[in-house]
Amino acid sequence: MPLHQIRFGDADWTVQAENASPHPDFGVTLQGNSVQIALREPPRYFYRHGWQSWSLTGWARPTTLPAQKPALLLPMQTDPVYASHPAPLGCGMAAVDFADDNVLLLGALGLDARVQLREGSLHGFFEGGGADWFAAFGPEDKVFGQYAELLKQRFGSGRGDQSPSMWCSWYSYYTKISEANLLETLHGWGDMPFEVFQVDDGWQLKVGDWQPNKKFPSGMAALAEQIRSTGRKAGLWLAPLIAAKSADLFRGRPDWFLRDEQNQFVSAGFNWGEPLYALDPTHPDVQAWLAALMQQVRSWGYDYIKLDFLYAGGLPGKHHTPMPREAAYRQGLQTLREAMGEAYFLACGAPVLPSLGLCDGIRVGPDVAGFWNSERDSRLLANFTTPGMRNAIRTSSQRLWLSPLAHCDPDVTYFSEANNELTAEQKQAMQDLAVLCAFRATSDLPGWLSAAQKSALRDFLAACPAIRKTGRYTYQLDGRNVDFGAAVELPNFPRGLESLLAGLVRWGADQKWIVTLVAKMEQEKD
Ligand code: 9PG
Repeated sequence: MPLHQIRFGDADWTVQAENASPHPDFGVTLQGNSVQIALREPPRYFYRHGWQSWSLTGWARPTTLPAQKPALLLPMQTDPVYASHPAPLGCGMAAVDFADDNVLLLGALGLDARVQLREGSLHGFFEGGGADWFAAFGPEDKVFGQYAELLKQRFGSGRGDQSPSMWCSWYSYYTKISEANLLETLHGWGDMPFEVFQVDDGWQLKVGDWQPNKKFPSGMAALAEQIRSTGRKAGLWLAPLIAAKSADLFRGRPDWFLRDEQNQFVSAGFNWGEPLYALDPTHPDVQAWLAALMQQVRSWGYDYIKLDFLYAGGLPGKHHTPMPREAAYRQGLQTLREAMGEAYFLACGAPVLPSLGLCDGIRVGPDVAGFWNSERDSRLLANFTTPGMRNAIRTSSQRLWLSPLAHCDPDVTYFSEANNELTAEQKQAMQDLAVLCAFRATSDLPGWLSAAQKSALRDFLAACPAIRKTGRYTYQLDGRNVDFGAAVELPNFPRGLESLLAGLVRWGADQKWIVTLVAKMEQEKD
């Protein structure tokens, strides 16, 4: 592979690539299936870009960065192929920074790429075919901004003109939604200025069988009509690329599901008390089924569509039409996008870079929760993808550079005092982040809020402050300082325990059993 000397800042850097040429605006473009930039000194921090919405993203010291957590990550939380990769690794892109505050970024202008920090180099490689890269060195915002601009040229920007504000049913009712309690909530909000009333998980027969269950006796079209009669858009959640083991779809169409080289079904994780499997988005019958599903949802009257657990479309396996896995994912997403027409499309649990240009909004972090942090998940298991306000703010606040490409959804904000354990500062941090993202949502119920809290919610929905970025984790909103530093920091975790857990998993122990063991150890410690 040819070596090139590239001038970055006031020094020459050695780059290995087929080709390297200066970009007319800033930085360089590189060509090669595998490219490397030798670092002139050890970096201070590494920017890890997680694979999908929920995966850990952000700056961390390369030495303390949990090597993407071996033992207990499920396919639903990060890219399973690199779950125990020994080096710090970013999906699609990564960056490092140095003592002089300058940042070096290496990012793919294509799908199926990974960037790792290895032996003093940033090393980018494509899993399948692919050759185009961007690299730049300089101030962080300029470097990330230019990469976002080139991604936009490559993938397009799918974002609608205006990001929505909404009520979402998940973080209050969870799966216990019904036609009756949703209508009560809808009318309970009066003229609260939500543009979207979004029905989340809990309306369907099964994950995979997208017909209303018996809690929705009037059907989904009647509910949409009620929502629209209040002047709002109706929103609906679906997870079209997975099916639960017991779903009719999985039992009736096993040939539509992704299998591995041993002909076993590829696991898409475990949720709702059952194993999940992944549809093969390259199968023509699957594509026709996905298109028909989106048309059905649109014909029911839903104009805002939250598609979740989308990572399943990017899992490795033997595809009906062989192609790299993120290309397969993008084919599925393209089918969904075209079939849903003008609806607002929020991608969730979605491989982030492979979704660009095809969705209006994208969830950029793990789920929030009514608590700050789970000590078991973060400290003992070093898992930063599970629900919690701290995990959500950490990852979402470090993905704002994606804003020109899609509306960044940081998840919902809490206003009530009674129904969560969050402090006023923690709630304020989430509100500030949502205002920065211009993506405002809550799941609080009207009956949970005092008059003062309702008026705070109104102010939040209308807020349009002057925004100034003052540092990596700091902003000013109308002159008020906002600092996400407390959420961003990664806690220390016991390395010994990590390898013990990894060993148990290799030995074949059931993951649930290990989680129980760890919980027990934690109780005994208390
Ligand atoms: C509905 C929810 C909500 C939420 C989504 C998604 O086990 N997991 O790793 C896991 C992660 C996220 C998750 C569910 C399970 O939440 O982000 O907003 O729509 O699905 O089930």
